[in-house]
Amino acid sequence: MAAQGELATWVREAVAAVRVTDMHTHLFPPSFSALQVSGADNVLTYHYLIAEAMRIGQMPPTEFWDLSTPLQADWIWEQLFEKTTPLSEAALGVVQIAQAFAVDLRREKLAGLRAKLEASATDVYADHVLDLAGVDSVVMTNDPFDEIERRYWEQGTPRNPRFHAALRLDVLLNDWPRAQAQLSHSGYHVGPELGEVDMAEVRRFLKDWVAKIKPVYFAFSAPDTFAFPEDSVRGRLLAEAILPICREQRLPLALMIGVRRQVNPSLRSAGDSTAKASMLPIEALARRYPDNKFLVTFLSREDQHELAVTARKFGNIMPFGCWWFLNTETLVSEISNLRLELIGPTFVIQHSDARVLEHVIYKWRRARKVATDVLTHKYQLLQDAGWDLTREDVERDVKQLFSQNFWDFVKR
Ligand code: REL
Ligand code: ZN
Repeated sequence: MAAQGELATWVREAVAAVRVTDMHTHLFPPSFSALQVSGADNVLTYHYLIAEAMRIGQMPPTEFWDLSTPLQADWIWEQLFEKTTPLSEAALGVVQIAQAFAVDLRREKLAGLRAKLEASATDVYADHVLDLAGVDSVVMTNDPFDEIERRYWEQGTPRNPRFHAALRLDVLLNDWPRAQAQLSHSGYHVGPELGEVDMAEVRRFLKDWVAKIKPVYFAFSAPDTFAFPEDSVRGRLLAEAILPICREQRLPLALMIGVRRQVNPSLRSAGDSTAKASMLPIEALARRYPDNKFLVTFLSREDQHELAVTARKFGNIMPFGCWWFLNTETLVSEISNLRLELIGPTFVIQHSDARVLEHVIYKWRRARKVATDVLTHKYQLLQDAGWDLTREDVERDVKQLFSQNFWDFVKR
């Protein structure tokens, strides 16, 4: 039993020390040099900040996109750090990245950050940043339909072992005409009709990519209108190609549901939004395919309670992270409390979704702070009820939430 005040210390220290597996990012290792993104200008031109700066500055989006990246960064700096106080989650994140590199952003400004962050990361720098964030390894988002990325895999580019692969299937499931054209081009005999033979070719393609990149899971994002089962290209590809290969290879499928792409196309990557989606397709998938494993996250706050309830019904569902617009102090706290209350410590507490290497610093700092508060409160209730909690219990739970639950699920 922890003495007065000791409990909070156990939790704070366990959460501070835990080595994180960041199970969904958009990062690449330095060896994938054309895709690797780091440095101050990229930190400043994160699409989260673009959307926020556009609310303040009077620049038409077309003019903004015509600027070079450093000029875009200057402009965003002016809007969010000169004209206003950086109170938003993403803007505060920039200040926290600066702090981790001992840059006094108020005094040294963007120039100070530019001097300390590396725009072309080496492995030493990538390791340094991951260590600053306490991140043991990250999972990438690997798109087999991306020309540039494909070349790296086809050349067998070596990579920093802290970067795991995940096969991202958005093009296959959300843009069949493009996928079909590219598959045909790469020597897979698929026609637009998707008959038995075509489906076998899609399965061959998936297996080839499993062999090539050794993903820890397959993933795709879907709109709020996602339905399953469904007599559509997406429904058939899922049932007849993706789920069978996931079963055969014992790989989870990560479903990221509820994104409404390009509600404001003039903002490009900053123009996506969210909407409440139905839980019925997840229920149907988990029930019909007990031998498949599903990592699941929803983008709307409104879906979170149903997801936790659904995870109580199906052990082959692993809820993960607080995605994108949910990754705020308020909502991570609310959602983590809700999940602990409904399914105990049997979920993946967070992923960073980092697009820029240095993002892991502030995203995990935030996740740790919220987890510390949430867990301390829950443990206190337990102890007040007479449960003889030990420091080892706390360390085990924290490790499960930040890393072990993910790996146990992948390896199950
Ligand atoms: O993986 C996704 O689909 C999303 O996380 C991204 O599309 C999104 O732009 C990302 O930056 C959000 O955090
Ligand atoms: Zn993402």
